[in-house]
Amino acid sequence: MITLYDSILSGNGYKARLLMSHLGIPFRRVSLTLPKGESRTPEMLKRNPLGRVPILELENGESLYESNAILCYLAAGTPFLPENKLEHARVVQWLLFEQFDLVRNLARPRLYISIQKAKAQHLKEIADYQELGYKALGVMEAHLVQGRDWFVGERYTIADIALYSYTHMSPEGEYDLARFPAIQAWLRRVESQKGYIPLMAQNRG
Ligand SMILES: N[C@@H](CCC(=O)N[C@@H](CS)C(=O)NCC(=O)O)C(=O)O
Repeated sequence: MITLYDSILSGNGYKARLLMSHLGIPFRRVSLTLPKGESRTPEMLKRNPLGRVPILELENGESLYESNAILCYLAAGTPFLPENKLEHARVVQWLLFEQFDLVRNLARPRLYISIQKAKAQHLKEIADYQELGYKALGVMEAHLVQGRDWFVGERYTIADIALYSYTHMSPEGEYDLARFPAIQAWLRRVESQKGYIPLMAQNRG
């Protein structure tokens, strides 16, 4: 059985768990306590030299890190990763957008405000992240508002899963999603898909 090393509040780990739930893939989950440095022990650094989760450990002992690489691995050969050359590249395009333009700007305000309860100490950084985060959300809204149900083609793919994770929890970083009606409708579409699980769902293993 494959093993997923993640952490209870990690939106990056959640992406992998959400996809495995949709695909019905059984897995063992090892949830690490990140503030205690559990992702940076010598044993874990052998699995990911960057000391971060999620990490997928395959049955042959090989480790794969970077949440979007894990999504690509798990989705290969399924409808979640289109075979069509252009659609496949468009999925990669949104996975890169998610990493460069979205995650940090949405995740950091959430970390400071809702996880560390340290808003007062980070007011300037939060405002700077939110300025960039709102720009990225604007790009997503503009894409969806053109009558699109999903980010790529006519179906739910790992582009949607990657973008969904931190977008749906962005209100924990005091983002106002009321400004983005098309994003809100898309979030509800993701949540209505078969096999959907919320962030805090109890997983197998
Ligand atoms: N680009 C990476 C980011 C992974 C990441 O930042 N993981 C966080 C949890 S969401 C982590 O492990 N932090 C612990 C640390 O940096 O010590 C991915 O998408 O997997």
